[in-house]
Amino acid sequence: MSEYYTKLTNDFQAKEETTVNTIKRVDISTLTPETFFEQFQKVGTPVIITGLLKELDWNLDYLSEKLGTQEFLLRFYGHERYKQDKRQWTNTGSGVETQSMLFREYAEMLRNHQAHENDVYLAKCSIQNTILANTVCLTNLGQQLGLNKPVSDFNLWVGPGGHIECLHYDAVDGTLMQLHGSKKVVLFPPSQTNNLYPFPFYIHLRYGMKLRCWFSQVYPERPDFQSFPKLKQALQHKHEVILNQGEILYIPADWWHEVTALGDEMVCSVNRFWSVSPISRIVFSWTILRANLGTLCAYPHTLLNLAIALFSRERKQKIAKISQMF
Ligand SMILES: O=C(O)CCC(=O)C(=O)O
Repeated sequence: MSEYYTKLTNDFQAKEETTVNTIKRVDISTLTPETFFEQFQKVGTPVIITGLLKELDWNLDYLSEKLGTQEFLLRFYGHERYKQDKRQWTNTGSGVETQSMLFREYAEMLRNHQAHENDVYLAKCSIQNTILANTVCLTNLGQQLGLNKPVSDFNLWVGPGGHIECLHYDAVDGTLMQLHGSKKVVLFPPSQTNNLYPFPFYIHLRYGMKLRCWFSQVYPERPDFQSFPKLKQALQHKHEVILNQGEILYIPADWWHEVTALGDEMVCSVNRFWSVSPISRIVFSWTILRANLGTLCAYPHTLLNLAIALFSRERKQKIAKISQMF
């Protein structure tokens, strides 16, 4: 396994094959809902919005004070995961091993670096029932950008520096708000879907929602051109950006993104998903269709797991875990 990692790390050729495009930064004071729609949302173009979250710093002490006694579902990715050939994975994203924990227990793991060693991530956890749900800068976001149809709560992402949320896309628009530390985000447009070798949609027949067809089998930073030759084409369309504290990245539906927490300390973001407007942007999208086909193929597994959960003693926890997988 680690041979695969070393081979890719030594593949210097990758650097020569890559064209890096950047993403525009726009200050919120120069945007109205109308200009945001015309320039970015209507055409599905990512953008970084600055100036809206200026006063926020959700550092570990602040989060421990506000959320210390609340329970969250943590993902245990394990430190070997990104050294493996992804074709051998049997789970990813919220399909990996999880465990419920009080925030203050997780904070301790971040302080003593156990979270770094085992790559433990608090990912996509709703803050709806917490004191942080009413944070004004966050709740103002939709109104300021004219995003008025949320399809999720605000979700918290807290983890160790070095953690990578590997290359995937979402079928809805997203806003990623950086609240402590910074992240590197690598993006590819939907036109590159086939060149990024997603897991096939029918993989869900075997793995349910544990493995997902909206995840890529390639490492964009450590390309294996022998196994994935079309990746060379995708790299011509690579966009890369450092998302700094206080900035918001608008990620249109269908856009591939890989997110790496920078530095060695805790990194915190919040995201929210929004329905796509205008819907014509995705009506004929193969990227969206294959994600829907994948979810359909996962139904037998999901229904079986729900039935098992209903008859189990830990019914509540099991149902919560299943619902977190969507
Ligand atoms: O911040 C992360 O680790 C991942 C966020 C993400 O994938 C998203 O906002 O869509």
